Amino acid sequence: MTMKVADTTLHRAFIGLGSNMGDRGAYLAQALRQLGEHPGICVESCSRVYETDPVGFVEQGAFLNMVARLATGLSPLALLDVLQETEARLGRKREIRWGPRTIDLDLLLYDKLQLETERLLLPHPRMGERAFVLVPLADVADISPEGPEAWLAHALEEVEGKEGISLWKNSIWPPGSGPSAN
Ligand code: X6L
Ligand code: MG
Ligand code: MG
Repeated sequence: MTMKVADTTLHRAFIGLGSNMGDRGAYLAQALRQLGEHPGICVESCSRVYETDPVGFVEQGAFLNMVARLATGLSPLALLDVLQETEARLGRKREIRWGPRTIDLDLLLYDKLQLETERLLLPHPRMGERAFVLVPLADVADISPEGPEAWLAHALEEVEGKEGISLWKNSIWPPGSGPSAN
């Protein structure tokens, strides 16, 4: 006889968060709270928060960007669904391509998975060029210069010291945590 049992394997995922509309820090914190309330997601750690010049479409306000490390039992596509639902609940409108947004939640890495589907590419195909992703990622991922993460270590070296990114806050989540909260 066979029995169905729940697959409780935990996966490690990294997501990039960005906001450049309204109370940007509050949108980041609300997104982290909502993700953490999902039964299949644990927010393990958060990077510092950086203020970053817009890239792509430059005639818009500065972003706040950060990266969070998650433990999750969800599959990559189920996690993507949750990220998109969270964006929608926080008022994300998909209007101007690369335009201003209350919140942007991008799945960057999921274990060491490489995935190419219509909906989802992993690792995130453009993360290696973006200081606003790589700099906060380095806060929460240990990026070894050897082994499979070598490409990330090289990418990080390329963007280190680049302009257009500055520390905004040491910690926004959980509230009251971190050296910035006195
Ligand atoms: C040439 C053409 C060079 C396009 C760059 C880069 C396009 C990034 C889109 C690009 C190009 C993007 C954020 C942002 C956006 C963000 C900051 C994107 C999508 N999202 N700028 N621009 N932070 N600082 O989260 O990432 S739009
Ligand atoms: Mg993005
Ligand atoms: Mg996005």
